[in-house]
Amino acid sequence: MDPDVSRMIVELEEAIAVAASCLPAGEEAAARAGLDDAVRRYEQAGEHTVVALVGGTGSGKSSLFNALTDSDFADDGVLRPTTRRASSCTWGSDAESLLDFLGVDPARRLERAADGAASGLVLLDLPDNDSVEEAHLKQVEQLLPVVDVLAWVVDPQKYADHLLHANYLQVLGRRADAMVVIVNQIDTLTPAGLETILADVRRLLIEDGLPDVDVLTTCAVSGQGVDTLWQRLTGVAAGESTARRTIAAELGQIATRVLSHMGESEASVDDAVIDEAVGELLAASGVEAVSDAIASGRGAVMRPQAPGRAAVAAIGSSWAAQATEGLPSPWADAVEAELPSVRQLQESTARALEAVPVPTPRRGPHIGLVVAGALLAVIAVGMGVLAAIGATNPDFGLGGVPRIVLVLGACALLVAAAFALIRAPQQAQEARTTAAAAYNDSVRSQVRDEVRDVLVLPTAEVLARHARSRELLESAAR
Ligand SMILES: Nc1nc2c(ncn2[C@@H]2O[C@H](COP(=O)(O)OP(=O)(O)OP(=O)(O)O)[C@@H](O)[C@H]2O)c(=O)[nH]1
Ligand SMILES: [Mg+2]
Repeated sequence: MDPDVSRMIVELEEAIAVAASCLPAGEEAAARAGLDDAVRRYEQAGEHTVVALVGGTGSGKSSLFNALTDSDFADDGVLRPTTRRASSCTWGSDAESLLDFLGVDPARRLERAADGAASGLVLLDLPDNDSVEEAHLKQVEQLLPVVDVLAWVVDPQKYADHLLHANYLQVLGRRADAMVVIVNQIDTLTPAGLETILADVRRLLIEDGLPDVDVLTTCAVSGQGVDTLWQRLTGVAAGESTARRTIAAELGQIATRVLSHMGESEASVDDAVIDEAVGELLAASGVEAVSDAIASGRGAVMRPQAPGRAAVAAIGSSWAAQATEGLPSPWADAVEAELPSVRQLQESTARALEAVPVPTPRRGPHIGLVVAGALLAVIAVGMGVLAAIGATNPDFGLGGVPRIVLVLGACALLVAAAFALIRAPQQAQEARTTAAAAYNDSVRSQVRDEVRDVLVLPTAEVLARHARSRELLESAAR
């Protein structure tokens, strides 16, 4: 199997499986059935190049078949119509399942050894297309999706009647390269007569919107032009098969159809969206007031409250709106089905709030610094008093310490005491601010964890499914 075709099949199979529950009723089954049909047809056609000789009775299809196969296998004759059952000739490959599929009688199958470019070629001689028998029409219907070249054989008398049968045209109208017109029995024409007919045939083709179709001329009896026809057919055999082109187009159509039930992209549930939800849940729980109370050191520090129903409902629906943006309703419904109820979101927020103990930092100034400052002040005063006594009473012994040292020491201690007393309230405030910030951070991270579990992960799962399926379909549709 062609690697591109098998890639597309694998992509479609996964894409349909992944999207299945979100496709409108019947779409999944239709897509699967379409896929199975296309694969079955492709496998039947295999890598053959199928050429069918078609045209009105007596134009010379069977004679050309015999000339191309160097045989007298096909019934040709003067009784009209001559060919009642299709014949086939296969070059160097096993086309049994394709011929079964096309309803070619096993007794009407000719085989030829592989011959370079001809390898894989399957030539069909069909009954004339005017015999509108049920069985024949069905055969044509089966044939068209796998045929690579319709070789349209016309004779100089009836070419205008037989040319461009509506059934074939509808299917092949877009594919001029899938058709070749063969004006047969040119031995019955004068050169001028041939020119007239060729001009007429071209005019008819242009009128039918097929200006690029090749027109060849042959004489099946003498073999004139048969070599050119053979080269044209083997040239097609060397190129891309119609079966491959057909299945690629069919798979592309299935992918495009499934894609029409999907969004073009998915919302990204990024940090900004998550932060917004977390921020709103924290605000609705009064966490800010709690951390303000911790920071100020005044008034009682209350526990935060579980957020109210209305606020949580609003946060939940704003989340759903952002997450489902651009998704068609079954996908949006799938996202919403994964999201928690208002009550569950309230509870999980409450759980996050309770997980963080509310700190109770000391009120007032830093007590250690106050004590140290007071002590330093007392010592400084003591040293000052000693220095004063020493100054007024020369007999008072200072143990040899110069008075100036005492005075300077007392001054230094006073400065240190003042510093400690000034820092005491600042230090305490800083500690409260840090505690408030730490509390805020841990509550935020707890709430963030809950948001991740109950909002982000379930949403992301559905969005990832949508993205996976969409990307596979886009690749298969390309
Ligand atoms: N003069 C001449 N006669 C031809 C030529 N090709 C075919 N014939 C004759 O035309 C008659 C019909 O040819 P067939 O090959 O049976 O035609 P067919 O298109 O298969 O006809 P059906 O099977 O009835 O659809 C036969 O008698 C052939 O010998 C040709 O190039 N020149
Ligand atoms: Mg025939």
